[in-house]
Amino acid sequence: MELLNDEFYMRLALNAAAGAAGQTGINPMVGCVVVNDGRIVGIGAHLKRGEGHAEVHALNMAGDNARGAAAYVTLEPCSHHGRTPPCSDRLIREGVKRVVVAAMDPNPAVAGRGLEKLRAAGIDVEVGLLGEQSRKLNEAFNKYIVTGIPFVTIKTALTLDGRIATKTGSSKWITGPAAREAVHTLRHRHNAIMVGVGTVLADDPELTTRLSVPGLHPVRVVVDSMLRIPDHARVLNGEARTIVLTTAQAQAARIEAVQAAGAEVIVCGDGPRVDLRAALEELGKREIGSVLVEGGGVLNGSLLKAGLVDKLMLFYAPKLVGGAAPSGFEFDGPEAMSGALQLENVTIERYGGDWCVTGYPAAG
Ligand code: AOF
Ligand code: ZN
Repeated sequence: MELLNDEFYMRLALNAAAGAAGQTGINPMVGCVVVNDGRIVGIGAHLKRGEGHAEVHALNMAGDNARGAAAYVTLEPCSHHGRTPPCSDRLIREGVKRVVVAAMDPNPAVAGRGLEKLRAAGIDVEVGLLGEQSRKLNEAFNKYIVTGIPFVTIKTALTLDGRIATKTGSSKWITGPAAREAVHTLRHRHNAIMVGVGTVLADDPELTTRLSVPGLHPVRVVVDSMLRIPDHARVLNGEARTIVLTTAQAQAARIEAVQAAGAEVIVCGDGPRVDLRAALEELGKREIGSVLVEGGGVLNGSLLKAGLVDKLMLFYAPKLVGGAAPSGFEFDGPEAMSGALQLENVTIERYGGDWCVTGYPAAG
């Protein structure tokens, strides 16, 4: 039985926040619970960028009951006039007497000023309760809001010997239905999904979100140095927005053809390969704060080699294919094992008969 205490209310606020994963765009997920004299009087979450912040929804629900209440908020209440007025001012105006905050807002426009305002108004403020959970929930926001570069997660299905297809290129399916359902959930929760043109040529994926309930489609991004993408590729089917990243070496006629097929074409660098760092900056400028990379091995390898990957989610099926089968990570590896790319904070989850290993590349 979970005990009724500060942690209980903060967990409720975190759950409310997490429910909106994927629908807040570049904004964080935030939840708020207002409690007055032993009773929950308001509960809210930030549901959509440009619309009410979590505190506003919860305070609207609480009405007069907010006076003298405690508010549990998963992120420092904002202090700035963004698309909506500052939440800290609203908490003060409503007469809330205690505010418990899980994590600080790293947004340079806020970064402690929200708490200062609350304290200056004489509100009892506590920070840090379930802070780690709140920061984890907003790991993409936390990077993007300070760097302008999207948070990059590589997702791939692999055999236990690290292959993404057999020696003939057969890849359907490596993992089972539960893992594939998890992947569609991940698509819903990211602003963009990225693949190399090799994957488009080999599998002609649609890259939309298909679940047992409707989900949101991420922006589809194809990395294609020479614009080899066919005009009739399914990623150009108009079901979702598509961006094709290419180089100055692509032919003007191909650029026009891909634009005519409905995609935005961005030229990133004049070398033989797309400048991936510049590409991520361009995506960031277009308000893409999180990217799910779905292969293949060449794109995965290039991103890893360039140090541009924040997180890996590796879905392993208990299968071996051996032979000259393609690896999930095509890059010139180290000579000594001590030079291997090390993952940190590794966790494992089970999906049907498969496992998802999640980890974060160690710095350096
Ligand atoms: C809060 N509560 O529920 C959220 C906050 O311009 P806007 O209105 O879209 O504001 C976005 C910024 O506000 C965002 O970058 C982050 O700093 C903060 N988000 N703050 O007090 C909320 N979603
Ligand atoms: Zn706010």
